[in-house]
Amino acid sequence: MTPDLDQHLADAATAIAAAADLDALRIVDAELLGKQSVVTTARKALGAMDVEERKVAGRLLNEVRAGIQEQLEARRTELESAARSEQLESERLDLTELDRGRRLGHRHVVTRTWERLEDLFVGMGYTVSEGPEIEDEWHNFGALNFPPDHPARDMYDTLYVDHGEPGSTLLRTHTSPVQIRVMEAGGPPIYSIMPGRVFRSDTADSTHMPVFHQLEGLVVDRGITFGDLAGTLEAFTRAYFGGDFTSRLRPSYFPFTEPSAEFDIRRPDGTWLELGGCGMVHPNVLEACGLDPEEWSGFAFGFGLDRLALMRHGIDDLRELFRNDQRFLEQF
Ligand code: 2NL
Repeated sequence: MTPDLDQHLADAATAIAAAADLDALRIVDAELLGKQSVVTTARKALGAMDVEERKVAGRLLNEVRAGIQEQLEARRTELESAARSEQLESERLDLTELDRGRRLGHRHVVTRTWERLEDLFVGMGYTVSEGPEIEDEWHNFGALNFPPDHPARDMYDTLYVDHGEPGSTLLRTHTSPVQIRVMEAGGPPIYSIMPGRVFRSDTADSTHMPVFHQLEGLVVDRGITFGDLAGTLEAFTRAYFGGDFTSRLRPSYFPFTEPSAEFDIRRPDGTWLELGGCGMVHPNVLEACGLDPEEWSGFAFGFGLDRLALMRHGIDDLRELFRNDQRFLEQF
């Protein structure tokens, strides 16, 4: 290669590298390979040469031209890639902006109480059972040892559903029918809790709602005693409320348990609070579910879930839990 062309190739490399964008590169391209360029001018000069001279010079010129083209192509690829990155960057949407200042919600206090109780009992080896909210008279009352037309049924202000025989279909007044269904569906051993929504024809006030939540527990196995019941409720009390709480049982009456008891907790300040009821499953209930009371015994307990949510959060009106006012709920 002649020093002249050598130098031209070096100058071309400098010019190509100096092209800052694709527009600049197009101009450099025209300068180096266009009509007025050194390469084109030299090519025209080939015609005046003799054959041998032209062969050598022609090959040289082609090498130079190919060298320049190669450099132009490399620089073009480089600049195109840079332009693409720049475009992507300029079009990028910062989606994190959308979350700024937006408040995340949380689960309802009743849901959280419900789940906390489930976790606690599951930790003690219990399963969680659920059942229908619309029930038949047998599962809600009959199987639970309520004789037909017995006044004990009046303890529950039952909401009847207009379906089938009058009085045959109702909104469950407690979650006990789920326990009946569990006993009917499979034999002991049963260690299960039944949380759920229940219904009574009550006028809403600060301590009553026509729709509320209950959690009941049922254990049926061989050799289950009243001591197992007391020990289970004491373990529950300490686990749920804390080691500085304790519990006691007071005699009571339910048609479905014998003996029956009220279940109180003692707070650290020494005051007692009635939480729910419990007892040994009545032999008639076991029999109604096809279980032999000579072989199996069990205990059951039940309490209101909403009141636990109120207690934990220092809320004084049950109705607040169901009003669903965001300003109220988001405080907890
Ligand atoms: C209360 C009292 C209670 C039960 C629920 C029960 C269920 C079956 C058999 C025997 Cl299938 N008992 N459940 C027992 C005693 C009390 O609930 O005050 N609940 C809010």
